[in-house]
Amino acid sequence: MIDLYYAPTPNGWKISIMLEECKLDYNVIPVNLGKGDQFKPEFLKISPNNRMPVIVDHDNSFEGEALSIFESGAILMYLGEKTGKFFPQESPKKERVLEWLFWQIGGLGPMAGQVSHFVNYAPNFPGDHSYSEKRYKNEYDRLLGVMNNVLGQREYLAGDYSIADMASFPWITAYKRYEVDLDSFENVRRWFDDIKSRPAVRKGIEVGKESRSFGKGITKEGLKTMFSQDSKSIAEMAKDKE
Ligand SMILES: N[C@@H](CCC(=O)N[C@@H](CS)C(=O)NCC(=O)O)C(=O)O
Repeated sequence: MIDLYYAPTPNGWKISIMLEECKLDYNVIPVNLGKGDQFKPEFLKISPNNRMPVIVDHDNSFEGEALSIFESGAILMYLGEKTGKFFPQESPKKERVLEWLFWQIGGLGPMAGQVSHFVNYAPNFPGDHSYSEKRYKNEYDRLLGVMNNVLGQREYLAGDYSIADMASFPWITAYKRYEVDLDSFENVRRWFDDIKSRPAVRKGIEVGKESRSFGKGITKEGLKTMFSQDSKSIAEMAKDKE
């Protein structure tokens, strides 16, 4: 059995979608980010970067404990290798998937995450955020252009449907909030509609739906919890852990 430490956000969906696609049994453990569950000592033991998603696979172990994995890309690769699904192991198909998985983890995800921050949360903080918001929106737009080009040549990012698509899809779902005209990226639109219609994807993004907030319901305390951490506060937490 797999425990999934999860909040209903794009990074969480990557894993709920993959677990559904692979028809694996899993147990959802909610991580309330606004309340600071990600900073609790027991969570930091399995996720030292204080971020979800994380999985714990009780059918595998490391140093005498059930195997835990943080970072969505590492989790997707692990589940792909464990099940033999959506992550081919033979070259060069494997490298094609890795290229697009790492493109998502290092590019699309962080850029879309910053767009989300400026759209959903920055208005709660004083100051002029216009340059930063524009910078991230431009970069997100560029990445959509890159995706559109590759999806003009093949059906899915790496050829066949794979963990690279499951990693990227969640970061397109909020395109309306990010003021993107998806129809102007016709290949991305075709790919997006195709993936959205998959039953496992629909099931995956329903997980924990009731606690989704898009930043709106977040309290002042929640904003402080999520956006005022720095190396000093992290060091304090590490001390509390000792
Ligand atoms: N690189 C990480 C990013 C994970 C991430 O940023 N998760 C966010 C939610 S989408 C989180 O846990 N945030 C908690 C916080 O900011 O305190 C991954 O791909 O797993």
